[in-house]
Amino acid sequence: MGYACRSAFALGWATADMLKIRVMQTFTRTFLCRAALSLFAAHACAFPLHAAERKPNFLFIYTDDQRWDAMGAVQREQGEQARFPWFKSPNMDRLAATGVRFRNAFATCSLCAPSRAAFLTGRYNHLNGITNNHTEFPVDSVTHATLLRAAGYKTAYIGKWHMGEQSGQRPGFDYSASFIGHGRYIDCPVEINGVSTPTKGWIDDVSTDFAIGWMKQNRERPFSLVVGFKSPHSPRGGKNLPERLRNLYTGETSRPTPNFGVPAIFHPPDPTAATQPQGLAENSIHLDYLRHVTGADENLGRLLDALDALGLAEDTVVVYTSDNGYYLGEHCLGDKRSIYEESLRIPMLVRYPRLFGKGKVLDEMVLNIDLAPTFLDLAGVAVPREIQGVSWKELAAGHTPPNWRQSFLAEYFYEDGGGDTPTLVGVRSANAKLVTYPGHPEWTEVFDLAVDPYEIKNLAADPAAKAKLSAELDTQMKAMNYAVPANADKPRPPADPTLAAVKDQPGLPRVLLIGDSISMGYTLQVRELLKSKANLHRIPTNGGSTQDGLAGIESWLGNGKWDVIHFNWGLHDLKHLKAGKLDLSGPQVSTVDAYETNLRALVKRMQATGAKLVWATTTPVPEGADGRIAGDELKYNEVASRVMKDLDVATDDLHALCLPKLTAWQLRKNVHFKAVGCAGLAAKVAIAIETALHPGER
Ligand SMILES: [Ca+2]
Repeated sequence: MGYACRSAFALGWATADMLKIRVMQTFTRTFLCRAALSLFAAHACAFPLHAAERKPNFLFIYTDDQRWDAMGAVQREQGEQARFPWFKSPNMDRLAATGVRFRNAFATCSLCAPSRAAFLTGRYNHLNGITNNHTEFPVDSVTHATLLRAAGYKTAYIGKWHMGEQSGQRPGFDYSASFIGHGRYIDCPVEINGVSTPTKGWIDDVSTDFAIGWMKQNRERPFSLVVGFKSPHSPRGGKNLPERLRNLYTGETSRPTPNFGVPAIFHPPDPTAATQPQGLAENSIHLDYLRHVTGADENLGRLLDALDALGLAEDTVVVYTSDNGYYLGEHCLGDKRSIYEESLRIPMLVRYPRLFGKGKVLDEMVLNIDLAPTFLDLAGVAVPREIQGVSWKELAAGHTPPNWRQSFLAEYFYEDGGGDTPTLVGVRSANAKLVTYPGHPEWTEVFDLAVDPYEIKNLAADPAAKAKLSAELDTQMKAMNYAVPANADKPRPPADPTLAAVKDQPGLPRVLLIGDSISMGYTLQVRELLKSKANLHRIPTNGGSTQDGLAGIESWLGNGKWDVIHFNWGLHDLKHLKAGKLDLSGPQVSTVDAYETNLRALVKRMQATGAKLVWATTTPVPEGADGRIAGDELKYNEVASRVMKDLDVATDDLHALCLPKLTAWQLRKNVHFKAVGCAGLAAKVAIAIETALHPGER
């Protein structure tokens, strides 16, 4: 039996389970499509591929959170406007010089998992089932991988997948070597075809090793390989980098942009932001960010070298891109999500020596949803009608279709735990943009990108500027069947008054409390004790583990100026979980080493705000507490104490405070505190904050 037959057999379509799974919701015409593909697969069995009919291989490489301009070729092109003129990416440049660079490439939804799902399915997120980072990718989805596999391709997914905490074989791929969620940069366990396997070294180096090994084994038949790098996603810098990159670019300075200090429309104006770079506008953060991009560039180079060495370069379509863009201080923002240019744009380099131009630069707008139809087009596989993207094969081959898109729909859906970016939908044309925020007509934005590329002057009040774009938005929404899907998260006001936002009293310093349920127990009392002395804010959630901290920190810090940040992580790192429940037979959420790495990254990020930091030690774990071992907090506190000493952070020793009073203060076999304990902790925390605000006065 030839490989095409085995492949068709392995598809296992139309099993009873698959028929049940959300077919109607995610892909209404799946049945028709599957039937057609079954026919195709049968045909492929009868006529196995010959060398002369060889179809192209596909090597699709994407980074996580790489801005479109984190590329040497773009920096040089930007001249005086370049933010990092000293940044070099020889391998991206090499790909651009031997292929095509799309200057105007975009993610239709600038967020990790949604964009990844859009690349896979060629469909918008309001239809493909993924509107946030915490939903697993529906395993019955039709993707470029499932369709190419049905057409006789060997398929593999290697590296970062990042759809919820999805585990196991990556759906649609014959082979996968991937990790759960964000994984970690160093010695990350990798699931090889679903089986967890320890690895050594920096994860993007490791993923590249897997990819090269797999290409060697599969060089004889058409293949489609996806490689997902973790870089440059946070946590960045220090031990998250391989040693060879840690000091790269030291001494270099990034340039500011005209939209520093111009807040996103959904954030209140911040009078301090214009004068001082804060947070993601901080130079040291930029250097680490670009060190990680360089790591990705080096591995891109290794993949290109491997193609050369295997004699596959001519026959392989290479695409290099990122899942979304990234703010580095523009519009007082870090992270991504909203659709200002820095976030909406992505890098896009493509190469296929047999067909595409060499060293060409194209200005036509291309999207993440175009990837799947392009691959199918190049492979000679019919593109299902459900796919909303458009193949750029002809464009890259030098024939611009006369009806190429003049505008496109961009969207974002509010995400639980993903900060305060609201649901939005907008349209971008070649030189203008309209953004609407459902329920907030006062936030509508219109930009003339030709004269205002930094999106500083909102023209929403100008009916002439708005009218044409509004009509185009309507057209696009209809064409793309836009509706906020039922599975999108809905903003909920916090039920707990402890978590509710507070308004600042003018003239008082601003203090942020970051912590888990222990801090929730004393927040209101600390606020009362500091009344008329400080504006005490807290994060709008349980701060969880350091991993949760890394995911939430950008939105928690927001764009405001903080004078003091009082923080703790620990009880959620040291807890043991099994199948999501507290259970001592499961592993700890963070090993002591992971805790240290995460904590360092968090402290450095908070220090970049300019706030004074106060670390609260983790309170005692009593004997008999569910899923936690009494005394573990000592190990975690010991590590934390070393981190705070290294990074010169003050300590508020809550552990020492409550140790002699535990029987009276703490609940039995429970990490939480009785009212008397909460009051005792509140008094100590209030004093620590006052001391940080006014050193030497107490
Ligand atoms: Ca991302």
